[in-house]
Amino acid sequence: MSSSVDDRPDLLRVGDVCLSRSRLLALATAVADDLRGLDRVAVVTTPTIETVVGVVGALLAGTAVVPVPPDAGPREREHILRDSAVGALLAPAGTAPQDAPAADGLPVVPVDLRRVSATTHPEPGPERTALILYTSGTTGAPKGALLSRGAIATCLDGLAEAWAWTPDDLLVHGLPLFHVHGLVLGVLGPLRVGGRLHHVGRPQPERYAAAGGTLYFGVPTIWSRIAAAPASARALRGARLLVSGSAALPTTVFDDLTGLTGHRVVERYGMTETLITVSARADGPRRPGAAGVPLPGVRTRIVDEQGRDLPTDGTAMGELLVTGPTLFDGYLNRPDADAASRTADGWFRTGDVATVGPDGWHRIVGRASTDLIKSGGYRIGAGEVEEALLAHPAVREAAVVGLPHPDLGQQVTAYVVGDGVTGPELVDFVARHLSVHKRPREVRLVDALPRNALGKVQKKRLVEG
Ligand code: MLC
Ligand code: AMP
Repeated sequence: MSSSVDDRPDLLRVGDVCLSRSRLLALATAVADDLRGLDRVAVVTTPTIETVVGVVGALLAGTAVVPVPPDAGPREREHILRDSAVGALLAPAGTAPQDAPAADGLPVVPVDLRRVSATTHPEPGPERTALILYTSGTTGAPKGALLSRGAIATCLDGLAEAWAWTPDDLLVHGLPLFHVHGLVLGVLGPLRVGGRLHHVGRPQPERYAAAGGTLYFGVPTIWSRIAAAPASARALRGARLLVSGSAALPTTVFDDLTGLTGHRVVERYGMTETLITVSARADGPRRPGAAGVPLPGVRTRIVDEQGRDLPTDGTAMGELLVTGPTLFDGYLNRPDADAASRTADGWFRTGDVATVGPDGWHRIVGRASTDLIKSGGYRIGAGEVEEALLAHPAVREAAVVGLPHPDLGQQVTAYVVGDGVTGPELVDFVARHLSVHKRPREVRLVDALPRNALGKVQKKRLVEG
């Protein structure tokens, strides 16, 4: 990278705060000095420059980062902090204890934008854990997925190649910083490539429009809102690449965006546990309703319920299995879940149902389980929301499903048997105990849940109405 590129004062912009690369390095090194020797640290991931400095500081020190959603309620936060056994919490300097709600008695390491250091920290090996990302399963509390530095670097290099992502790019997005999309692709991506980043805080269409980026990231809900705001959409005509991921992009949104922006959106597919595995390419075709071809080093298969390979003829549908250098190293403290997530020969079971064409193009057609919901691009486990509802004294039974929703893809919907409690009370109850995005958008109070002869709730009947 040329020094003129290095010196750009706005290499990194989060909200209204800008940093150059050298300033980021100096600030992050001061954080790394404080963290040296610490195995894991939690970061409350508000969309601020302090979060980025804190994460980069931990990576320099070789300390694994455990992102905590900024709106996580006590139930979710306590689980993440206890399960990950972090040794400290990174918080912006000057945060009063009562304003660092995730501290919970942990030592707080300040991220101070006035403190710099020039210490040289030895580069940790590629096998070291960089991030522990908490992600929902079908039941129980979220599991911590261990992501190595090597997996992240390989994924980002593959994406840079596929999307022709260079130091000349200005990436714009407003994604949350506690998941793969916003944090790995959206923050570590531009830092690895050497390109600029502008995080706009909230992903509102007018903010995307005003940012003048070359490369834009969004989940389908964001793209659908942009397509519904034609003036903002037209402002993206000057961009180089629009990229969608984290859930299926509806073909209507793809077509509307093509008309308004002149761009055929690049779709890509991934998971917390595998990072990004399949994508359309900058120099190749983009197909509505299809996620693309495997990224460098990634291999995929589709299998039937007995685990037998299915033909890649574009019509046979089966569970997608993936393997390759971008896979995670397992779930923290969960050997049972680890074993269940892989085949005997080491392929990761995505739980997604897909077709693969003779040309290698993948279509993700749905999920094998109704208990994993994708709403606004967030993965939400039905079991975790049900447990939160059942913790309410007036709730006797609860079943949570994802119903089709025009804006969110799926809407978290709870069927509840309760005693004198209202739907809005229960929505607020869940929003207070878990992250706000896990709250049901609708609660249907019913006299009984449909059950089969063995007493198991028949969720398919709830989904089909
Ligand atoms: C409403 N609100 C409440 C509330 N009702 N708050 C508390 N209690 C209640 N009962 C408030 C919220 O606080 C918030 O306020 C506002 O309502 C909006 O809430 P929301 O649910 O966040 O907004 P929504 O419009 O639904 O969000 C849409 C969205 C969001 C697209 C912006 O879903 C989003 O950011 N999605 C990205 C998910 C993502 O990054 N996934 C990647 C996973 S990685 P306020 O004031 O804050 O607005 C992955 C791998 C891969 O999947 O392939 O990428
Ligand atoms: P998460 O663990 O939050 O990373 O969510 C991963 C899940 O998001 C996958 O298992 C898919 O169900 C879904 N997903 C991600 N990208 C796409 C895509 N392009 N099309 C369809 N589903 C997607």
